[in-house]
Amino acid sequence: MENNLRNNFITSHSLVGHPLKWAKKKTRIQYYVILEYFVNQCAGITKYANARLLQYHTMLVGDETADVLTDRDRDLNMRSMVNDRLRPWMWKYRFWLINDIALIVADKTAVEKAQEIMQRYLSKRQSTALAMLVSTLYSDEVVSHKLHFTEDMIHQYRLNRKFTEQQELRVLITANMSAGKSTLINALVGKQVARTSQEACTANLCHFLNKPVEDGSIHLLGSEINLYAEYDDLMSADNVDGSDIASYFRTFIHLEMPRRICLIDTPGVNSAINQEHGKRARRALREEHYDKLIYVLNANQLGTDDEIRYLKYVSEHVPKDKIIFVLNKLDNFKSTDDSIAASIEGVRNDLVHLGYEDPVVCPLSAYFALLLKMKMNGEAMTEDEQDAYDYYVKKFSRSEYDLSVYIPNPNTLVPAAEDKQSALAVRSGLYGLEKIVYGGINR
Ligand SMILES: Nc1nc2c(ncn2[C@@H]2O[C@H](COP(=O)(O)OP(=O)(O)OP(=O)(O)O)[C@@H](O)[C@H]2O)c(=O)[nH]1
Ligand SMILES: [Mg+2]
Repeated sequence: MENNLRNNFITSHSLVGHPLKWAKKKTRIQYYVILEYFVNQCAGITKYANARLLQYHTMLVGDETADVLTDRDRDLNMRSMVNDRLRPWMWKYRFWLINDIALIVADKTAVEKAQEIMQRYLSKRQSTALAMLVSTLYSDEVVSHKLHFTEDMIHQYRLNRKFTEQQELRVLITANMSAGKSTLINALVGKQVARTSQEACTANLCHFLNKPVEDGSIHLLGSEINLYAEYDDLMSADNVDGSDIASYFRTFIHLEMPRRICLIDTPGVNSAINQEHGKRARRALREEHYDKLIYVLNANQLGTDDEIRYLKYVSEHVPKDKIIFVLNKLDNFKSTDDSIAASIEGVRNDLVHLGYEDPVVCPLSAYFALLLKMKMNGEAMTEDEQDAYDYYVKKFSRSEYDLSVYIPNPNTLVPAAEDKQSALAVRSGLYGLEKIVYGGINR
C-alpha cells in the first residue's frame, strides 16, 4: 500500500457532531458538491477519497441527487459556500470546508491548494484568517479562541496527524495450525475481525492496523476499499493475499497515547492439506518487517514433532530477543490433572534446549480475553459465547487460574480499575501480554 493511502486508511473519522448535519437540505447538497469538487481538484480522484466522500454523501445528500456542476454553476456555488456577500453569517462554512478537506485528504500540499483556490474569493483579511486555520491544523499549539467554533474538527485532524506520524510497531504472529493465532488477534483488537475455526483456517497474510480512536467503523482493503466493513466482509478478507483491516484496538492496558500498531496474521505453518500455507507462513517470517514476533503454542498439544521442527526453524531465522512465546488455551486445563506451572517449565526447558537463554513465555487464554473485551464493550454474544463466558468467569475467579502470576515481572501488573472484570483481564494473561508487547515491559 502506498504511503499516503496507508496513512489515510488508518484514520478515525466521525461525522456524528458535524456542523452541517442540521443545515437545510439545499445547503447540505451545495456543501457536498463543493467539498467533492475540492477533494477531486486537490488530491485527485482516488479510491480512498471516493470511499470517504461516500460517508459525506450519505450524511449530506442522502437519497437526493446532487447535480454535476457546469463551470458557471460551480462558480456560483463556490461563492455561496466560500464567501457569500449577501449571507455574511455563512463565513464559517469555508473553515468547515477546509477542515473536511484536511480530514479526507490529510496531505498538507492538497490542503494548501484548496486554501489557494478559496483565497480567490476572499479579501486579504479573510484570507489571513483562513491561513490561521491551516497553520493550526499542522501545529500543536493551543487553538485560538477565534477558531473555537471548529475546535472538534481541528482536534480530530490533529489526532490523526499525530497518530500517523508515529513509527508503526509491527508484530507478526506465527504458529502451527489452530494454535489460536487469529483468536489472539481478535483478543488484542477486542473484536471479531479475523476468521477463526477448528479446521485449517487462515489462508493468507492479513494486516490488522490500529486507529487512533473508536469511530465505530472498520476499514477493509482487499481488491477494493470498504470503510464500513461488516462481519461477513471481514470473514472472507483472507481470501485475498495481504488484505489490510483497520479498526480501533480496545486494549486492556491504558496507553497515554494511542499507538500505531500493525498485527500480522499468518496461516498455520504445518497444514498438511495445503502446503502453500506453510510456505506463505515461512516466507512471512523471513521477509516481512516486524519488531516483535509472537509465537503461539497450543498448551493442549505440546511437544509434537511439528512444534519442535518449527521452533527450530524460528530459532534459526529470527533474532531471539524479538520473540515472545505465548502458551495459549490454558483455560482447558483441569486443576486436578494438569499443572500450569509444570507446562510452562516444560516449554521453557524445550526452548533453552533450542538455544534460548531466557525466553519470555506468557500463559494465556486468548478466547476468554476476547469474550471479556466483548462483554466489557457491550457487544452482543451468541448463546454459546455467553455460556463459555459464564463458565470462564467462574473458572478464572479461582486463584489457581490466575495466569498473571506466571508472567515475567508479575508485580508490574496493576490494572487501571479495581472491578471484577479488570481483575479477570489480568488473570486471563492478556493484560500482561499487552504490557509486554505495547508497554515496553520486557522481562
Ligand atoms: N479453549 C480455547 N480455545 C481457543 C483459544 N484460542 C483459540 N481457540 C480455539 O481454537 C481454534 C483455532 O483457533 P484459531 O484462532 O482459528 O487458530 P489459528 O492459529 O488462527 O488457526 P489457523 O489459521 O488455521 O492456523 C478455534 O476453534 C478457537 O476457538 C483459547 O484460548 N481457548
Ligand atoms: Mg488463523
